[in-house]
Amino acid sequence: MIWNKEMECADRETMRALQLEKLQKTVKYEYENVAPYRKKMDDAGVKPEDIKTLEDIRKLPFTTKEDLAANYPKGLFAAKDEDIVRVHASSGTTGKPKIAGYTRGDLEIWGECVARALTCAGQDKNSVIQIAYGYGLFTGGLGAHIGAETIGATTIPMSSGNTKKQIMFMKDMKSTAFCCTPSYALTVAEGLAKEGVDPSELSLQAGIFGAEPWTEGMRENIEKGLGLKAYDIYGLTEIIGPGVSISCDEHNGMHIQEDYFYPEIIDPETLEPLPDGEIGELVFTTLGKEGFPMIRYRTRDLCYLMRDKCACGRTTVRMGKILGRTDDMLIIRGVNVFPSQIEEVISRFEELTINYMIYVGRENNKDTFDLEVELAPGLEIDDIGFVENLRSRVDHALRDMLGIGCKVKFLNADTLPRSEGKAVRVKDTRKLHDK
Ligand code: DLL
Repeated sequence: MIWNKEMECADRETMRALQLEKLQKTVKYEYENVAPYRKKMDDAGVKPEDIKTLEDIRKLPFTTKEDLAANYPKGLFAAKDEDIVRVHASSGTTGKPKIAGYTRGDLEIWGECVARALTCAGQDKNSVIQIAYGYGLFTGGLGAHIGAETIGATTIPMSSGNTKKQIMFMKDMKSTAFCCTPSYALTVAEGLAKEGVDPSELSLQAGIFGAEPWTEGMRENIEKGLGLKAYDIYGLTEIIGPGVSISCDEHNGMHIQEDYFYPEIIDPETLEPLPDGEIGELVFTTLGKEGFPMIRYRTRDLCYLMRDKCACGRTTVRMGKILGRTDDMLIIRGVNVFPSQIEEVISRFEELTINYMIYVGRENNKDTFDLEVELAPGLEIDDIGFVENLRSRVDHALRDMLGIGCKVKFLNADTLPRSEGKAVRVKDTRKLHDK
């Protein structure tokens, strides 16, 4: 089933004509309403009238995370305050969050995109959709929610965690779809096994999983453990949230809702566009968003684009699975973590030095997250009472900052290696790439 055949199955010419029309409008709107971007365009010597073909997009300056930080909190909003009806946020590079604002029109676009995604995963108004993405500033919960309501399904806003309750609702409400991060999906699968529930006793048909990278191997595990078909959903707060793209039954890339999000792949070093099939940094231009439109936003996500025919019938361009990120943001159990945030917490404790190492790994398909940090000179790890008290305060502060827990190991001063150039603070040994 296809939610919007006209757009999802449009021929190339029709799609490109629509994209050009929307691009021209977006550039004009942005130029008129967003002073920092107008300045960028002026500096680059480009005016809205210069966009005559889709390829002319290359004349436009990029928007980066640094632009968001410099214009925090709302400097890149294009709509009037009175027209913003919602904000979401995700963690930013400087410790300040990236704030996204939505008008009513933007929420409609979001609903439409997630409706297409859920339909792609076989759901309709007869479905019961259990949402275990977090509700709040994170776009996962409310993003899946608006799509589930748009298709008219029965929506269960569980939010994340409380596995026993998730399983109870799944059973009792006969949920047909489950939405959460792939790593949490595995936890729930384990929970089912522990309770001795056979997935065939459930009514689950589809899982709509995303917000963090995962492999095909993991998909197979989840599909078996929960007895459903798993789909990969991609998105980011700056662009709209989940629903920018979704995989179909072919599991060969995610169809991008390209009438709303125009993708490009660039070489992150030279910033030159790369041809289809080549891995580079994904860049999006929003087509039609009003609150927080983005022109050539550098996502830092690495993938490639595919335009060959897809057997599902959709004609939209597909993006391959996300292969990694160009920046240092770690995604641990679906949560964005910056080493700088950890450093910030450590620096608040005079009992600690600023020498630390972050270890991220993968055990039984779940992320592990460990931190080694040195005690200040003169303090000893053998002083058990002191160390336990410190541990609980550090644990608490880290959880407050990051939203997730991390296993902390204290070392005596001067035990971690010192760097002579750029410090290497992170060891990420997760093997997330299938190829
Ligand atoms: O994670 C939005 C989302 C929520 C997507 C629920 C899917 C499901 P942010 O918190 O802003 O937004 O994080 C965005 O997460 O740039 C990617 O690096 C990563 N990411 C999101 N979806 C996927 C995916 C949400 N399917 C960042 N595969 C993005 C791999 C993903 N990485």
